[in-house]
Amino acid sequence: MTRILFYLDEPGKDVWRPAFEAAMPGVEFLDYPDWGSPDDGPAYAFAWEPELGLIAKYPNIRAVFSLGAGVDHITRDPSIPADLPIIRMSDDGLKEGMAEFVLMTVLMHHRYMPRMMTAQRNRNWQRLFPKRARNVRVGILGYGALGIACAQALKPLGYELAAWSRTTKPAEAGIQHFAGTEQFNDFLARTDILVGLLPSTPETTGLLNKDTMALMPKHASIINVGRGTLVDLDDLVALLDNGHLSGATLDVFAEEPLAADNPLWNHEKINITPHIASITRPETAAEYVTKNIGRIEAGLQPENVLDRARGY
Ligand code: NDP
Ligand code: OXD
Repeated sequence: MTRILFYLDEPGKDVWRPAFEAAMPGVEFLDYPDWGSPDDGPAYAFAWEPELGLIAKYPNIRAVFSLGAGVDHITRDPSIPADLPIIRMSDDGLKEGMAEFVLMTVLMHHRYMPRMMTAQRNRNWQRLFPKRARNVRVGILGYGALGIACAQALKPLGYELAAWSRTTKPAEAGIQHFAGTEQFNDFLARTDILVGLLPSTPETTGLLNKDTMALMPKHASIINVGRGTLVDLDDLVALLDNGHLSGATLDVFAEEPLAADNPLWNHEKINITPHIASITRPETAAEYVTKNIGRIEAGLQPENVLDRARGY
């Protein structure tokens, strides 16, 4: 019988037990703090932001499954054993959700929707005339599981697409690839709407700052759905205020939740969402975890194990 040690400190978490029971008949699904004893036998943790020190207290855990694609909420705990596999979420539901959100927000920026909504509030019949999609250059920072799903969703609309990643990608119709620090500035210089989909690592922290964002074309906009550490928010606000950038959609923040008194909430060129660009969906996630546990138990390498040296 498989034992899942579940940790999620959020309302609505009751949906997870039935999803696991459907995917893994006979599963022992233990919701924290009822994790039993570390002597109870092998188990797998499935967690979002587990309490510091908790995982290390259970040496019977064979692998930690992250409830999200990012694992920074797990690796922030220095007591987690260095050889314990940490597995990133990469189920179809997460990819679909991100593709939907990015498609929606790219269209919003392209079609001046934030300005239209302001105009409506001011009873202002303001007609704005967007470019054709084929003349709008969208750039995706991070071409992993989610970046690829977003590119697939954007392609049929005809946007001029590019992506930037750490390692070089094979040539692909309809998308220009950039890789590594040496091609970062060229990527920025050709990007009208930037979609941030990078994990939080020392290399990605502060990558979008006053110097780099100034390389983007005038009136460019930024959508950040990866991690908040990517963007220096003071620099972003300065570039929005001086008119170099036209708008930003921010779904992720270095400190979450964003404090109620943070002035970003009221900035007229910033749209804020509370880290919901893509939400892990119980059914597809439970199936993904089940499949990966099956691989572990068959002696195979699980999919999407965190590579600790590269940080994602
Ligand atoms: P992947 O690991 O599949 O992809 C990560 C991508 O980032 C890869 O293309 C990788 O390059 C690139 N990358 C990493 N480091 C660098 C670097 N230093 N320079 C250039 N490129 C880099 O991750 P996912 O696509 O599954 O997820 C991406 C992130 O999205 C997650 O880490 C998480 O933080 C965030 N997320 C946010 C959600 C939300 O609701 N807002 C929901 C889910 C995820 P390469 O291809 O060369 O390896
Ligand atoms: C994340 C997620 O990693 O929600 O942000 O999946």
